[in-house]
Amino acid sequence: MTDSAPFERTLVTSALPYANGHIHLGHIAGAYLPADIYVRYKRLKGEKVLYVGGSDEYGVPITLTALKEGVSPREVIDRYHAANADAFRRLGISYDIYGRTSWDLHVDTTQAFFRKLHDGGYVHAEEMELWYSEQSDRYLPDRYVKGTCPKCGYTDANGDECESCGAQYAPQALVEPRANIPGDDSRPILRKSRHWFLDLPRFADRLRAYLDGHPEWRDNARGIAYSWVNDLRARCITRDTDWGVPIPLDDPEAAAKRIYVWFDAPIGYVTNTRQWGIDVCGDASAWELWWKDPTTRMVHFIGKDNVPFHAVIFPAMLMGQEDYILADQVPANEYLNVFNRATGQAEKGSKSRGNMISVRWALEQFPADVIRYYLCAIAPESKDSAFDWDDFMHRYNGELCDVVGNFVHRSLTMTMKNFDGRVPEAPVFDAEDQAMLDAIPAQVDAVAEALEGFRFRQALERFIDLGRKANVYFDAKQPWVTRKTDLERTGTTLHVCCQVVKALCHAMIPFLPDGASTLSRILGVDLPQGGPDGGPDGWNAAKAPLPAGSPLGTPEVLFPKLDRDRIAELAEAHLRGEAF
Ligand code: B3M
Ligand code: ZN
Repeated sequence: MTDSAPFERTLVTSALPYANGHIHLGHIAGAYLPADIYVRYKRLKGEKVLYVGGSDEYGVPITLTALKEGVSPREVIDRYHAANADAFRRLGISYDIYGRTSWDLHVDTTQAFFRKLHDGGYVHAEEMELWYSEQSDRYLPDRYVKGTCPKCGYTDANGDECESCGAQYAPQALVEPRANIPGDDSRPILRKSRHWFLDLPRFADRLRAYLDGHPEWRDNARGIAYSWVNDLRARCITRDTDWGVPIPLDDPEAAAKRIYVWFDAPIGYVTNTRQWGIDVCGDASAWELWWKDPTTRMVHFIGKDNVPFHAVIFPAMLMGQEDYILADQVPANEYLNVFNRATGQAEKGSKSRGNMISVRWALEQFPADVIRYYLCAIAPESKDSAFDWDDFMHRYNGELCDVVGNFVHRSLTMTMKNFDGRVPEAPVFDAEDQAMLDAIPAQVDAVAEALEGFRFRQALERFIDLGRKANVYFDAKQPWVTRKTDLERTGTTLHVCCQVVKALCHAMIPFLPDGASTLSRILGVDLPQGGPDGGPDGWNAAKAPLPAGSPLGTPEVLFPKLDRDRIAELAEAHLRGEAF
């Protein structure tokens, strides 16, 4: 952020997952959980924040899935849009809107973007040679053609990029091409087709200045973005398909083609903000404040593979519109791999290996907070990490249950039993009491500092640390012993503990919303909901005392322990490929 432009509101986006399959834990750890934690924190602080997401419903991923399943693309997107929206909701990913790129409104937004770039001279047509299947009588865009990578020799490379080595190349460069359509693996021919290109090199200086202005971005995003900006080429933004947004040009050749999915997908963020304004504010122009006012801070949460689109291409598209803001942060996570206990190795999550864990399956096994805790604890922020069942059980049981859950439980049950369910009086604090009380604001601020810096793992560690300090205090004060000898001392100890419990309740909200809502009910504290209009600061309210005499509800176990045998069964099921 630049000091000259203090921001007044935050627009947060998470990548739009393709509606061609169930979302899995790798997606969540990459682009969704960190965004949700950030947004919940901002809402609690009373800042104005809008969180926009949705399904990506056009392009080859959708039509290929439809072909493989023998159904229409519409059927594919309807099914997976509903399933994924539901999975996000149950995991507590708290979008203000979860939209769809198949909405009519999206045609309008996308075409307006295209037209503006075209009118500005940033889009030009070019004849190119593309693979064409004579057997199926159609062009073979993107993954419709497979072959051998010209760089590394991988034999299952896509038409224009290699999944194995990451190389991108012109379609003609593909070696030994073959059609990749159910029932057609014929050898394609090269045929001419006219397409439209976004003239990225014309944005080079502005893009470089933009990146230079953000030295605070993580190394991965900066590295990838600079390498693109140093080698910009015009990019084809249309495809030979009928599944996509029509090209808004009065040109007979354009009629049979559609806008490329990676052009329209990020514009989906704009469309969904527009729809939110219409639905929630009843105001068709409400979105403009979020996209055009320089006091809005935009943050894109994505996985690393989406960096070029969010840090280079979309910014160029926005620059071409002239009156849009650009993202101020692009937190990009690395990959969440899967630890295979049979081989003792971490491996990439992949459909063909059958080793991915879907969100819907995980939610059949565990409460949302359990999944959220572990995925945040191992978030692949600066390097890849791996989902590992043993680690999962040990971290959740050993940290969240034993440290935070246990402290909250023993503090509240002792208060309940010995002080009639009310926060006890505390006439005098000794040095240890005071040190514990002083640790509360210090620790809450430390959590906030990490959250503001997009270091969610560290924020969670600092939250657990408050619980650790509290257990040390509790054990030193031994209220279960003093209870028999000095009730006033015991009351003071538990008074201090109740203050920590309250702080933990507030600080837990971004990470563990269900636990926080149960605990806030027990404590009788109101947690402000916040939202796009902002509200009171419920984050720093963590530091305000819970007065002596405040009544407490019946304590409950917030975070039940995971059972070793059950985890072993689930790990076996996972190994058999049943976790999807
Ligand atoms: N659907 C790719 C992906 O799911 C793409 C993201 C679009 S974000 C605008 O990783
Ligand atoms: Zn390759």
